[in-house]
Amino acid sequence: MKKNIGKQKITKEKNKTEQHCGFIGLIGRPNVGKSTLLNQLVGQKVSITAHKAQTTRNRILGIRTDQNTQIVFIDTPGIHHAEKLLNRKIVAYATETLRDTDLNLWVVEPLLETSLKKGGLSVLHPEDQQILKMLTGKEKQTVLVLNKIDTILQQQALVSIAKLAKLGDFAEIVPVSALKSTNVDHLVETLKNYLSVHPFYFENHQVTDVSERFLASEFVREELFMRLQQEIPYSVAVVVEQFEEDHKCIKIACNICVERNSQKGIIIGKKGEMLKKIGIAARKKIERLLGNKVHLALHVKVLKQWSHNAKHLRNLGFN
Ligand SMILES: Nc1nc2c(ncn2[C@@H]2O[C@H](COP(=O)(O)OP(=O)(O)OP(=O)(O)O)[C@@H](O)[C@H]2O)c(=O)[nH]1
Ligand SMILES: [Mg+2]
Repeated sequence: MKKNIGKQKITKEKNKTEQHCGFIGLIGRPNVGKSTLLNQLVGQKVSITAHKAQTTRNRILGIRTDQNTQIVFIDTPGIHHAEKLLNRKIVAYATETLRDTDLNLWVVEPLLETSLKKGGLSVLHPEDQQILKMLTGKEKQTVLVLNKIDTILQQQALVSIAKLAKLGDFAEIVPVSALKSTNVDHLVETLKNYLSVHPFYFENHQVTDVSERFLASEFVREELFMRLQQEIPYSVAVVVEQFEEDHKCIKIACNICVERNSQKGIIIGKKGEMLKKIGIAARKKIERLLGNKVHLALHVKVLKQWSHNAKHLRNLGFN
């Protein structure tokens, strides 16, 4: 009898210390809130967000470690019909991610009111229909996340969930508001059931795998995305040319690459006002990230048709 009690204790201790991990992809069409959700899931801004579509251009890891569990979330660019070479590359980052993960979160927005009267696949946006096709037939499980529930009534959320549930064999359907952080903790607890026993892939304190240098360039791009109109946000790339720390501050210099001279003029603005505003706002964000005083210098450079050019794209890190 004594022996058995001893055995039980050992098993319990082992379960407590056994580590559980998993790679979980955030997949969805542009602007549904994947990056906002990633930032909430890891409790820190590691991926930039904007009200415009196609903000994210890379695969961005966000790591959440709680006691004996570690979830590695992978934020991806929104899947859309892509014509430009840049867009074809970023969509490929998203579709390739589907293969590398243990589980995928398909993030969708609430169904439009006009769609609530429809049935079947037609309730979905065409881009979501394409994503659903990619997700079905795979051995991997999909958790459907209905985001932005703060924008609809509970009844509408229930009808959306009922319609979406009929479209596939989802492991779970979880409604959340990434913006208001509603139900995000419940989502995390649900996802913990899908992890496997494996030693942690990353250090306990690590929140992302992207460098401070990359995040600095992204914070500048976020300001460009928020402040510029029409095609300009889609014609900019930001490259860090200098990132040096001295005893007083961190000196960062970035090139903002645009495709045409006219775009350069708009970004600089009258008497340099626009570039100055972008620089001040981005510097504040970078200072918060680095916990240090930052000197940020921005230069605008024309790189003709970079988003269509394979060599320029390679040089800008889109491999
Ligand atoms: N009301 C509301 N807005 C949200 C919510 N989540 C995200 N948003 C907003 O939706 C917009 C797009 O958010 P992102 O996180 O950049 O979307 P994304 O899916 O990463 O977009 P891409 O990177 O372009 O694919 C931003 O303006 C967010 O503030 C939410 O739960 N509720
Ligand atoms: Mg994004």
